[in-house]
Amino acid sequence: METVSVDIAERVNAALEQILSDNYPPRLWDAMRYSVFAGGKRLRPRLTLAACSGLGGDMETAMPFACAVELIHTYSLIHDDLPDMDDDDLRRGKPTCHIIYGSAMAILAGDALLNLAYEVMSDACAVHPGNIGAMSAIARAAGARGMVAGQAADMLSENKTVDESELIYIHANKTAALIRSCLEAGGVLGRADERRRAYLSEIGENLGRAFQIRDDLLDVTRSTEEMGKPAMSDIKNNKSTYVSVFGLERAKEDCRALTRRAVGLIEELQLKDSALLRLASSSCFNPR
Ligand code: GRG
Repeated sequence: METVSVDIAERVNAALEQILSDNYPPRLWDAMRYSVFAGGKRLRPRLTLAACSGLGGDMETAMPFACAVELIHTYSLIHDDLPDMDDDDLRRGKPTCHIIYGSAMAILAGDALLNLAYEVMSDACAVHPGNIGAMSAIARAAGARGMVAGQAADMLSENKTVDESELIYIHANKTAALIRSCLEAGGVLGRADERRRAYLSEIGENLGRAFQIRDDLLDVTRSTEEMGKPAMSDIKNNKSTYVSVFGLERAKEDCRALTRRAVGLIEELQLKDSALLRLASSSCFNPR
């Protein structure tokens, strides 16, 4: 990670520390903190802040929304790893939340993180009511019209052959919706006009889909040690992935094409700094 991003990730971590400073009942807060501070890349907060700063917006005002997206992302990972979902015992190189705290406490930690996200965002909107659109973009993306819908479709597709449009639906909702909402929220926070907001939404869609294709690629090309989570997890769960449906080469090509499109749109936006462009050009969205 480059210096600027490390600095941003540290600022996000410091803000998350404040948000997660309560401790009763200790086991619940320990479980929440365990997963939030397990070493994630903070990609979604960085996207939110980069979109906002590129538009000349204020990073401090954007920080609660950036943190809220990370809380939602972490809840989704905790629940996704549960025995009744993907049943994974390793995440971010560490035992998953339910392995350490048990399934019941892991479910509650996820529930608590999700609700805390809305508490943080609504408190921020009470101070700056003009930012309600950022909360609304994130809420829509996280729920039954976005990530939860995508996760449900993904679970229902296990042991089935999935066609191209269904696979794209799953990717667009399970993964890309939340990533797109980071760019949309950044657009609201940075007071983008309608044209720029539409651009940011499309950039988010392209980056989100590229991110999931790269995740599918990593699942079959990297080891458990390299990824910090079990390799071949999709095969274990009999899931259709971009690689199983289209093959390795097409997956790489499509991932690169989606990222290229996003980079082109970012360049057209002529932002005030290069943070978003650097993120889009990073290994998160580009296969080797
Ligand atoms: C449980 C409602 C619900 C949704 C789960 C996000 C998700 C939906 C499932 C996670 C499983 C998965 C493989 C998703 C694909 C991409 C993804 C979200 C990878 C993890 O994100 P990173 O790489 O993780 O940003 P870190 O650890 O860096 O935060």
